[in-house]
Amino acid sequence: MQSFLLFSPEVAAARAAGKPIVALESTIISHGMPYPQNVHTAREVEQVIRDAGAVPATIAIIGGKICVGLSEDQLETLGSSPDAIKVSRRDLPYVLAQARLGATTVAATMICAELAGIEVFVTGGIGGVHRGAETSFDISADLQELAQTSVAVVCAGVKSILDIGLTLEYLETHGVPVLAVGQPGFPAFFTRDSGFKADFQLDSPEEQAAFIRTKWQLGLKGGVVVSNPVPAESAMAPDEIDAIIHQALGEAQQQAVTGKQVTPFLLARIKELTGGRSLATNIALVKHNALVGARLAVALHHKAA
Ligand code: PSU
Ligand code: MN
Repeated sequence: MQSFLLFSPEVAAARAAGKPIVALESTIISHGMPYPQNVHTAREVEQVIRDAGAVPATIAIIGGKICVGLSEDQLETLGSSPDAIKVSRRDLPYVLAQARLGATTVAATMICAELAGIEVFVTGGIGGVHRGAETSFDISADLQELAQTSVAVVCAGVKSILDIGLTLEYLETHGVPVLAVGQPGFPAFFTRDSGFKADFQLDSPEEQAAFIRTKWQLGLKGGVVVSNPVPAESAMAPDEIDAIIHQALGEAQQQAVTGKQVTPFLLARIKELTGGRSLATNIALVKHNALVGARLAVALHHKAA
């Protein structure tokens, strides 16, 4: 079989030396944050992971290859190209075969991480069941991916642009465990409390690693959501963010935004409507997730499969 994987020198060296590696997605860079803060944040997040004793592997589709680990130039190109394609499971063969520039979502990054033998993946927020999904059928492919692909995903929960309750129900149906770090509740990205509980609170990387190893050793394929709340000092006020999300959702409906455009539209509007404050929260929570993910990768590394 042809290998589509292309490892950066740093990631190749980590593989050869058997070091813990943490995957990072790229849609958050191309469609989740504005340039140049996106590129700056991507670099900082990588450094947080290095400082915690693991090796970062940002994943993107470039030149017909799944690039695992990006150079400075590749990161810059991805972050500044308006035509980078948002790549989920469905889009992966198209973007590879056509050698287009692609930024991977949570779903596609999980697929690529598993192909590359990487067990831990850090992001900001995962996709989920959209509000009104009973008529729109809009459920992120991220959830199906979590059901079948064996990668632990560290995130700050899901934004309330989604129906958080239905997202958790969907994950339960598909047997995807939702862990919480440092609190019993499932976080809502910009805020620490969604009003819903996670399945299991596991605070230490060792406990999280033991849980994840046990699941996979049982032959229970699929992902694990490791939800890590935004640090309190960077969280937004629930009333403020709720009002803004409400407005953004109304505009999306008014402008008949559909399909893969929905999530990027909402993210961009939220950023504008908060005057950039949501961006500061977003950056803080991704960095915090990077720390938790790196520690988890180190702990998993000590518990060989
Ligand atoms: N949620 C966020 N930030 C993001 C995304 C989601 O808070 O950047 C991105 C991720 O890449 C996620 C994707 O996998 O959006 C989900 O898109 P959709 O809802 O179209 O499946
Ligand atoms: Mn969708």
